[in-house]
Amino acid sequence: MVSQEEQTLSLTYFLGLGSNLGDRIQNLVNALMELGTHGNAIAVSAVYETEPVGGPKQDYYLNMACALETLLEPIELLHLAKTIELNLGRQEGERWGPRLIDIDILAAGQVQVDVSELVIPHPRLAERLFVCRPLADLNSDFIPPGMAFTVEQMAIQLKCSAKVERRHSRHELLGLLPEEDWR
Ligand code: PH2
Ligand code: MG
Ligand code: MG
Repeated sequence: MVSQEEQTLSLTYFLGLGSNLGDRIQNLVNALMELGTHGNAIAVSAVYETEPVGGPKQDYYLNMACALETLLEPIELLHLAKTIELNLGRQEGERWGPRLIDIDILAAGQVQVDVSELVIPHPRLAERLFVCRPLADLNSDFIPPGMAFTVEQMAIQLKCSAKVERRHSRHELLGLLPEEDWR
């Protein structure tokens, strides 16, 4: 039982997950299982196969988003995300290069963060369909603080950018997760 005071400090984060190395869907599932142990696993998007944006020539990604309610502060969650990435086997690589698993903080409700280590909302959120499309599955009406459009509107505006195709429904993804997790 958490105290009333602690509960008021919890934040619901939107996280973006991506993988383009190894067993991509299993990498996403493993990251979700680990994240779920650090808070209240609220919701997952569908899983999309997406054309790589930036970086060297590389394979297509699977991308998705999830909503996690947690008492962790933004920097603590950033460090947790990095730890999970390393534990799942991610190795150092070039910026925007191929990766086994990437866990990015996309938004945290109306909270804004701008420190050297971390910017929330994610500064490139509005340019990336592989981020906006899954985010719109979680809450299509969400307007990230400082932005002018809902994530659904941004996804529509980006529909002619790098390819994004639904590969696994939310239901299929939930079928790969332990009972009760992320429902
Ligand atoms: N992540 C990147 C660079 N490019 N492209 C796609 N399609 N999906 C990603 O998750 C992605 C990317 C850096 O984090
Ligand atoms: Mg990323
Ligand atoms: Mg990252």
